Amino acid sequence: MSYIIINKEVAPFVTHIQINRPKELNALNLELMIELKDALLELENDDEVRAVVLSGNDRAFAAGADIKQMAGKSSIDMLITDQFKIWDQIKKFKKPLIAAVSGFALGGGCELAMLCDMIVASETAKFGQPEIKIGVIPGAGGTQRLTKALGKVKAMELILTGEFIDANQALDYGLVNHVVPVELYLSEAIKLASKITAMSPLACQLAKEAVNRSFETNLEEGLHFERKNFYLLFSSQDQKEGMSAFVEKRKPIFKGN
Ligand code: DAK
Repeated sequence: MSYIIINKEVAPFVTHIQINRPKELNALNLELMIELKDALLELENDDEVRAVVLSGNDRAFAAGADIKQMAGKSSIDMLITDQFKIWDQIKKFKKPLIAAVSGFALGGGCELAMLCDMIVASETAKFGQPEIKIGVIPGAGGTQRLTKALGKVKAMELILTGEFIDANQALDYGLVNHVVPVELYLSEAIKLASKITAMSPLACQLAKEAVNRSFETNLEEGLHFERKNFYLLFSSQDQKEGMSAFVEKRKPIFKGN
């Protein structure tokens, strides 16, 4: 049995991965996370894939890590399983990854959405880090990424009370890119992915890397990193194609080389 469904070519160069554990509100057990990590590693090496959309279903993107699987674990069990390695590998995915979120995105589900590069939410989406209610704290980046997205006081309130925010609040706080009716969240995410797949895949990869670097370094270092990536692209055919197409007043055809 598979916990994810992979739909290739939902649009040119776009693959859709659906988390598929509906009875458990897509709770993220270890097996599911390994499948997701393996799928992304494979898609990373597939030239026919330039962007990936990750969704759950209308009721839940994911209601968190699987509490039933975690409940009896000791610190040493957690250390030995080292699930963080899986999350770190997902974080390193080089291609644009867009979360299409409807319903619950809680705990690890919210953290997984925040690990993506962009979030398209349905009007019914609910985001939160309710780990405090079960005696722990966010463990896959929530205290850091939610704080960077929302600022200290809002993140602190959500993390210490475990309360949820709805899609429009998430939009106001800058956590999500777009909010659309529930019938449209997946197609809007695919549409957003399609806009990106029309661009140079190499430029997308280096742009993603540079934006992400801004969270981990100071401005000077970040600008230095950006500049190196900028120079690097002048060795690509896509740069020649993009600039020639502009001069010749035609649409560029990017090949990713
Ligand atoms: N885990 C396991 N099962 C879950 C679940 C979860 N997180 N969320 C829901 N389910 C299951 C319910 O147990 C129920 O199963 P049955 O009882 O029918 O067998 C089924 O899904 C339907 O849920 P409900 O009956 O509760 O549905 P409601 O509509 O009444 O409520 C709810 C929906 C989302 C408000 C509620 O289910 C809920 O509060 N769920 C738990 C939310 C939560 O606390 N999430 C945070 C979990 S802790 C790490 C990485 C990440 C994490 C930790 C470590 N490493 C890398 C090491 C993350 C931790 C977390 O996310």
